[in-house]
Amino acid sequence: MNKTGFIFDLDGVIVDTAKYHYLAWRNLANELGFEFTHDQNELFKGVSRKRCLEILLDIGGVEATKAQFDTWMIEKNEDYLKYIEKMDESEILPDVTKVLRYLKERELPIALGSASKNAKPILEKVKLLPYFDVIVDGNNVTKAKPDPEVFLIAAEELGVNPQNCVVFEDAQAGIKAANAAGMVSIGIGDAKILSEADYNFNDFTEMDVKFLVGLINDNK
Ligand code: B16
Ligand code: MG
Repeated sequence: MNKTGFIFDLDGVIVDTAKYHYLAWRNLANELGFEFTHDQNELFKGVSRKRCLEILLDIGGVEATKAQFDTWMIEKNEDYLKYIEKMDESEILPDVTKVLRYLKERELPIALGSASKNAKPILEKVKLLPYFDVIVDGNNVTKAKPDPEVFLIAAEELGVNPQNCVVFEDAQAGIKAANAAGMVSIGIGDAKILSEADYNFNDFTEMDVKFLVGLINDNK
């Protein structure tokens, strides 16, 4: 019998690393002489590090040489790594572990599909790495979300057909990517922003067992 594959985004779905990305980008902006607000940080969710720096420099009206661009990418990441260094299990978003445990107990295939190149160390820090059969992150993809590549690779590595996969995502680009991959898309967060998702929840506390059972039975 076919099984349903479950693919989780990282930032905004499993942990809220957006707040640390924000601090590191804000430090860089301030160093370059301009402000970077929380609202502007919304544009960065689910977006690759390189694209984030391009947007940041646009916001500040800063022109960069290739060498400066590369230096600032490294600088931001080193700063970000200092923030995530202190992460532990207390930073896992509500009921994420409960859902992962439920799926794991039923031996359902589980993957991570994230744009972050720091995904694995973060999962290690919050002690969730053992739940994942497959990790596809910013190190494995050539095309960023909304391109479906990250989720298609995850499905292939899980050995599950894309149409039998379910994706949990907090970013608009991620929902578009899941839809483009032909997967069931579940928006975690603001339903107005994630209106293209097949289903919407504010967080995992709203998702009951009946819903999970439905996903498992309808998509295998
Ligand atoms: P890194 P996700 C994304 O994670 C973040 O939402 C986004 O803000 C960040 O720029 C991107 O990862 C790259 O992260 O700099 O660690 O490689 O939501 O796709 O899990
Ligand atoms: Mg995300």
